[in-house]
Amino acid sequence: MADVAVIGAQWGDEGKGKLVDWLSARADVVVRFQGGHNAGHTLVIDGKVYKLALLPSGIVRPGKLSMIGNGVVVDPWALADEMDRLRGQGVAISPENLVIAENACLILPLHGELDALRENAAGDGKIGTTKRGIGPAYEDKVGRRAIRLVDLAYPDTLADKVARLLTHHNAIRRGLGETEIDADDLVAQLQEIAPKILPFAGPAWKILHEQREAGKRVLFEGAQGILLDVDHGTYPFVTSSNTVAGQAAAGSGIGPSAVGYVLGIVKAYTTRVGEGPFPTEDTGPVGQRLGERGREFGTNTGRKRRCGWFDAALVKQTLKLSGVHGIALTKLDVLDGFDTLKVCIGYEVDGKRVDYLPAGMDAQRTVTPIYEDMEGWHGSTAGARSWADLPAEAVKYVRRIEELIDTPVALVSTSPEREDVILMR
Ligand code: 2SA
Ligand code: MG
Repeated sequence: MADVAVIGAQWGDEGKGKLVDWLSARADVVVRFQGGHNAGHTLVIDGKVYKLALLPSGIVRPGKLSMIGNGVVVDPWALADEMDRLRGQGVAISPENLVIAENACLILPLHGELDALRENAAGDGKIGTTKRGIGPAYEDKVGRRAIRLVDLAYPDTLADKVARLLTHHNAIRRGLGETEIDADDLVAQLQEIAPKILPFAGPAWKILHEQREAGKRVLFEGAQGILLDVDHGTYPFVTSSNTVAGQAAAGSGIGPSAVGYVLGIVKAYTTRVGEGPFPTEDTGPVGQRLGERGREFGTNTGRKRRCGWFDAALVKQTLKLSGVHGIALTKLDVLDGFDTLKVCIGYEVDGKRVDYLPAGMDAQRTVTPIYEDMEGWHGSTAGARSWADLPAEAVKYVRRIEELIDTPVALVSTSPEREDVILMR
C-alpha cells in the first residue's frame, strides 16, 4: 500500500478524524505537517470520544509512532494540556510514540493575544480565526524571527532570540497601546515549559526517512481544508498555512513522491466556520436543518458552522489543487429525508458562466451558484456498510457527485462510528 495523505477538500470539518483513525489502523507512522492547535479532530472509538487539536490521530492507538512535522506551529502550553487530558483518558504518550520536529516554530502567548487583538479590532473585516495565534506565529516564521523548539535546548542563547523577537512585537504592541512583553518573563515561561516538550524533540525528517526505509507505512494527516489554504483558498479568509497535499512533503521533510495516494475528505454537503465567501451557503431552513442533523459545531471552539448544499464545482477545483486520487464522502446520512437535493455545478459571475471559483474576493462574494436538482431519499443511510444498504436515490447522488468532481469515490462514511464505511473499490 502506498503512503497516504488525508486532506480536507472543503473548508475543514469534513470528518477527517474518523478516516485518519480508520487508516491509521493500517499505518505505522502518523504525521501532522501543517497548522497547529486550530485543528479539531474528534475520534469515536468503542463509544469513547477523544478530542485532538495538535496531536496526530495515531496517538490514541498503541504501537503507532506519531509525528508533529516542521510545518506545524506548536503551542507548548496547549500541547502539554492536551497530553495531560489524553493521559487522563488512559492514552500513553512518551518519546517512544511521539516525535516533534525540532525545527518546528513555537506559538507563544503573545501570538494568541495579537490574533485576538486584531480580530476584535477588525469589526466586520474580521477573518473569524480561532484566536489560537496561528497567523502571527507563521508570520514570525517567514519573518525569520520565530523561536523554534530546538532553541529551548540552548538556554544560553534563548534570551538573545527572545530579545530579537520582542523588538518586533513590542513595537506593534506600543502601536496598539498594549503593555510591552518583558523579555525575562517570556524566557522564564519558556524555560518552565521546556522540560515538558523537549523530550519529544528530534530530527523528525530523519526519523521519518528511517521509518520509510524500514518499510513502515506512513499516513500524512492534514488539518483544516484546501479552501483554507493560504495560497489557493478564499484569501484572505484562510488559515496561514498551506493545506494542499503538496505541503505533506515540505511540512514533514520528505520529497513529493513519498505521498503515493492522496485521499480527499469531502462532506456530502458544505460547511464553513468563520467569515468569508461561501457560494452555496443557505441561511434559511435548509442550512438550519443541515446544521442540526449534522451537529455542525466546532470541535475546539464550539462555534456554529455555516451550512449549504454540496458544491461540486468547488470540490472539483480543490481535488485538482491537491492531486487527489480518490475521495471519502462523509455524512451522507445527514441528507436523509430531503425531498430534493441541490448540487452546485458552476457559477454565474458578471453575466458569464464559469466552472471554477475565481481567485478575487470580490468575484467570490458575488458569484451566483448554478444548481442541478436531484431526487432525495426517505430511507435511512445511517450506519450503512454496503452499497446494497443504500436507497437507490442515494446511490444516484453519490454516482452523480463522482461524475461532477471527476474523481472516484473510494469510500462513503455513514456515521461517526469507525466501522460504518462503504468501500467502493
Ligand atoms: P486560524 O485560526 O488563523 O487558522 O483561522 C483562519 C481561518 O481558518 C479557519 N479554521 C478552521 N475552520 C474549520 N475548522 C477548524 N478547526 C477546528 C475544527 C475549528 C473549531 O476542526 O473543528 O473548533 O471551531 C479551523 N481552524 C481554522 C477559521 O475558521 C478561519 O476562517
Ligand atoms: Mg474539525
